[in-house]
Amino acid sequence: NNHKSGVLWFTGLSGSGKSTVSVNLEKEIHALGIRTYLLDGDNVRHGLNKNLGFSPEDRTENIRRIGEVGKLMTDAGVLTLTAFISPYQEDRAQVRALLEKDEFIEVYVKCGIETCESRDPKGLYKKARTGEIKGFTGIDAPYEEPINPDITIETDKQTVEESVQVIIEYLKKVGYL
Ligand code: GGZ
Repeated sequence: NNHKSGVLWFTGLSGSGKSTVSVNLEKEIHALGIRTYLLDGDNVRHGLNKNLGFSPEDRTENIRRIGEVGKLMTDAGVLTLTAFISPYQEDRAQVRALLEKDEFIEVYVKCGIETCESRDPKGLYKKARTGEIKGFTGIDAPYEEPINPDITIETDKQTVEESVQVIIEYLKKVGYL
């Protein structure tokens, strides 16, 4: 196979499905014998980035460090998946600039905020609405949509498996798989 290393960068609102899709995609790619690693809030915000919160500055630093880790992983030959809101266009552009042209694949996990809010698996939207959480993305903090994402999946219109297949097909087309 012509496996290349690089970063598959998921971006989207809280509750849009970044984690669900990336976990399921990683399983499929891994089953093809390709070395992958998934960076997400669980393994990054509790460790490397545990000194960061959700202010604009901290989010930017969060994304910068994740981008740098993605670059190291790419150097190590790994196909890395990242699942962070990454709300700022400029921060994502900075990560793209760290990598070679074909090593950064931006996946926009598009989903209406009404749907994200109705899913509310952790009850965070509810807390944001009541003001218990301030600066929540999509409520009182911005989410800047990708201008030219490599892939867009629409999780309020497609099933998880359909979204996974769209990404698999893209990776085949560009010679990753
Ligand atoms: C957005 C927040 C916030 C605020 C806590 N705004 O649904 P979740 O819980 O599991 O995903 C969200 C996660 C976002 O962390 P990221 O590292 O992806 O954000 S960023 O890329 O903007 O740095 C949510 C939870 O953390 N969370 N407070 N204020 N999401």
